[in-house]
Amino acid sequence: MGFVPPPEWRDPEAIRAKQSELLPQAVRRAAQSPAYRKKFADAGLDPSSVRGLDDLRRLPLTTKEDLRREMPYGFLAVPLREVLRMHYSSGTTGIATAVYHTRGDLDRWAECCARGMQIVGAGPEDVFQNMMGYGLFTGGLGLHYAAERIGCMTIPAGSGNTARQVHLLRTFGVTVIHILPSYAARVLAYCREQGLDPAGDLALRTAHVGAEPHSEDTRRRIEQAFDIKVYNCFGLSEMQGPGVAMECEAQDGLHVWGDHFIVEILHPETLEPLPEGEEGELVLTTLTREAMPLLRYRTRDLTRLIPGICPCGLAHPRVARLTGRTDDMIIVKGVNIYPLQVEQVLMRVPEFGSNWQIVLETAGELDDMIVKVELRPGVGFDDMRELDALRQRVIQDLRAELLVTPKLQVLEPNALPIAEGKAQRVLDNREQPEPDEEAAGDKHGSG
Ligand code: DLL
Repeated sequence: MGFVPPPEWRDPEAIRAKQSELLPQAVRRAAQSPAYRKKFADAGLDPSSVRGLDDLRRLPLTTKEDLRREMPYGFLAVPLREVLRMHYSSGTTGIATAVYHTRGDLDRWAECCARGMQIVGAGPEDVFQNMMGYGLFTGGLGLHYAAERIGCMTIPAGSGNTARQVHLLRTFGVTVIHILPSYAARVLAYCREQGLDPAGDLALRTAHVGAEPHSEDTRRRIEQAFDIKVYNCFGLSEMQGPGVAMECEAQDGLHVWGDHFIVEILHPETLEPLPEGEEGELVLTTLTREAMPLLRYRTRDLTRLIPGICPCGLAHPRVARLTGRTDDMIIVKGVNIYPLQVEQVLMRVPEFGSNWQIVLETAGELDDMIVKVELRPGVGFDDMRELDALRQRVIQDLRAELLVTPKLQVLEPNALPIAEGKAQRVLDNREQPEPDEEAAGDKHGSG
């Protein structure tokens, strides 16, 4: 018998009522931390005056800067003896911040991830290989405990060592994996190099992918090559880690678990709430976290709320595939560009593999944008004119999408570096003043 979601998950009113009931408790718990006591005092807010969802907008916003300023323990809302674990969210340029978990927090985190696995059919019959980094990064441990909770035989493979990963996949008949989308491309390339058929030689059925931006075309590529279903999984260390929002069978947006988180989409500059369907900054409130509750946390991630009830019947609010981060945006020749726009164009080209990079250089007074992409293994050109025609076509598509004309370098397979964790898509070598702390942000390092 498969997983049957409880009836209240199908009722938007029941979810809103639950949020209204939990928010005042979350605010009172937050008020136990020195950081929120100060924030509430600054905002002139009496925490006991928060009665329900209608009071949400009276709460102050919380930013990554707040977390940094209050390191290490300013946002801790329980005595240290109640804390069982911490994770550390790395930044390539910013200062990392710590997130704390009580036993209850760890339990609910596992529950959130387990739901996402169960709604797409995972259970005790499955063999689950977790190919995300274990350690300070939340990707590994997050789904690990979820998979054990629902009875999967769990292989804590961790990240890297592709030969061993593929050996494990084959030997143990792995059916479900958790993997970075950029690493899935690497595993695929390795299978092909070894003469393996990624669809026929593996028992895989499902992949949960997340932790970095990726396009719909990237999803479809992984699905087709392995002959599996790929489900998007979103999360961030500050909220818990993976499992804040997960996709169902419909693959039409990610369900944010409404009994644990409140979603808002705000205009990134005016911070005004945006109507359903309009893209803006994702702002999240934790409803059940104990060690480090966060209220109206500005994630810097860009997405929109999807209106209406999902075809799967679940009423947990849905957000669309993330399109980037406010601090991901690069400005080239005065034009705003999100790296995912480049990926969208490149992944539509069947001759290209899945590894790519943007390199930015200073050329005199101007910026140079060089897009590097690898050829798919096995793809060759008899005539250099064919390759040149392909390059010209892709440059035109990039120009149409980005409104600037990049240079395009088409490289041999495996020519680009492979990241240990999340892929680093942009190398900015331009001469520029030191970025200020706010703009430096917390990029996608994995651990
Ligand atoms: O990446 C947690 C995670 C692990 C999520 C495994 C999913 C799977 P952080 O290292 O704190 O936590 O990075 C969080 O990564 O704010 C997004 O910018 C980005 N991100 C996470 N999931 C997705 C996704 C983990 N599915 C930051 N699509 C977030 C796009 C994602 N970006």
